[in-house]
Amino acid sequence: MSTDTAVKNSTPTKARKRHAWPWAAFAGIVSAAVLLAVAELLAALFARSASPILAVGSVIVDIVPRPLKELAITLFGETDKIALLAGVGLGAAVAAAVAGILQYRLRPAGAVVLAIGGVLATVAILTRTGAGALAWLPPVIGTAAGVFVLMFSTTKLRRWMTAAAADADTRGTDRRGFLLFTGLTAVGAVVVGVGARVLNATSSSVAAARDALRLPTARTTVTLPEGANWELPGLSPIITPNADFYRVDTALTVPNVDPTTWRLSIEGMVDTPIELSFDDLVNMGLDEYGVTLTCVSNEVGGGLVGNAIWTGVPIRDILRMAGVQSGADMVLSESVDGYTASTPLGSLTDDNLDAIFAVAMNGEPLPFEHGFPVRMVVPGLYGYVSATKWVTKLTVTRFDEVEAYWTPRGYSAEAPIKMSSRVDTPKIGTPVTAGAITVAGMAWAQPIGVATVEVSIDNGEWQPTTLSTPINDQSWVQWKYDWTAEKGTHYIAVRATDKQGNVQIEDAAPIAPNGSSGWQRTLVTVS
Ligand SMILES: Nc1nc2c(c(=O)[nH]1)N[C@H]1C(S)=C(S)[C@@H](COP(=O)(O)O)O[C@H]1N2
Ligand SMILES: [Mo]
Repeated sequence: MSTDTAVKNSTPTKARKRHAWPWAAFAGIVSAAVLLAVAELLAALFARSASPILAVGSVIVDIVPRPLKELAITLFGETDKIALLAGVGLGAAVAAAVAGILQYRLRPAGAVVLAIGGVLATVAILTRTGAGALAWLPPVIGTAAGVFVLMFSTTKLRRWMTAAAADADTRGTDRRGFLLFTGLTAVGAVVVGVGARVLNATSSSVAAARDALRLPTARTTVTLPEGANWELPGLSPIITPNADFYRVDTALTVPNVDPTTWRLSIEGMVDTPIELSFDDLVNMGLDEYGVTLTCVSNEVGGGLVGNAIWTGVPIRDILRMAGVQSGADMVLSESVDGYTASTPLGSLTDDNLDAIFAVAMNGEPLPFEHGFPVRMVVPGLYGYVSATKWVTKLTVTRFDEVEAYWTPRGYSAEAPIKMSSRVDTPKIGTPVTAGAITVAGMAWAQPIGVATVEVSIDNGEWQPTTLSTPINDQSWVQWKYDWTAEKGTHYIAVRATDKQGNVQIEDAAPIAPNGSSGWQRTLVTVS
């Protein structure tokens, strides 16, 4: 083997220097893998939320500054969370390699570094919402196991390396001793760690609970009026299928909430705090509501918007049961994962605005990633200030008392959805053949409703378009325009006007602090 030759042909000190550090780094990585694997195994058995990598990832999600978060979303899009976890894993591996080398060269510095990592992971786990009483156990035992493996393996490595300097016979035994121990431990850690994580993530009884769920039939339903939905190639359907509905949240893993143990509590500035079970809620009577949900992060022309028929119970009915006290102006909603949103009290109590606790989306129980078993849907407000998924608690309070999740992170405490319109077809960059073509897209102006949508070709006069029959003022509409496209490059601009005569804002604004604005201009090449 080339290693042996290298050792034979060089001076002992040289050989030791040349060969020790990669093995020490490897021992460090194996020790960290043991830490994680033991923690994952104990987490799967005793405390599901106590996964070090996920907890550290969640802390990072919460603390990274907004520009960095936006950059991550631009770079990785929907895979930003996977990229984050990969980044955390890579960072941990590098730190572990350093710990290995330190432990070999500067005992016990490496063990101290590994233990500090373990303490940080423990703190991350314990500070997450929903950490159980046993949540400390997996990271603490995991750290102890990791530190043991680090000390044991570097001692073996030291023996091998000193033997290499002296005598070729013990060298073989000591080398085998180190390689066998770290190799087997590495394989064991990967098998146990991955197995436990998969078990933890998939062995959920909640999936079965969702399958078995039979909701009471809705008393009123939303039926699409004639002409509400045109099926045109490239144009979004008026009802967004659940599978295509955009998803935005800070959750690294989708919360598993069992509807049979779920409770909703109404607290704060109320006469009678109340607590409802899932059955209490749905037995109040279910109705269907068509509402378009919009994310504040939606750029003009973007896809972070979707429309669904939600089944649920008006939030005002429940607030009325609790009795809202005077002086309150905000409701802080809270999710099982600690996420919070601040919604103006008036948006939840208004008789003419159906803010609801939704339990179903397009005729089926809420999908897990859209908030199963209960989420909020409030017409006319961006999701981050209203649409709390996996909701469990409302606190009636004041804007000058508490801040919600996004408020200290650069977004407004209050955020009505800005009226917007977009071109779905022709798509930018798709070649268009000269002649008669249909330009079409979507427009929304919740909760006032879209009155007209106009297009302007190459900065020409604004031309009226045809609208699909609106479902209601809370839902978006389709628009279309018959255009005779001539060869060349053209700009198509679009703007909406609501039923109160307000014209969509022309000035461009970025998504922060309270939503993008501007007229979309699409460049098309006609040949
Ligand atoms: N628990 C929780 N609810 C949440 C969020 C979140 O991060 N956590 N994000 C909000 C945001 S920013 C939006 S735009 C909507 C998106 O809902 P969707 O993922 O069902 O489309 O959920 C809202 N509810
Ligand atoms: Mo959002």
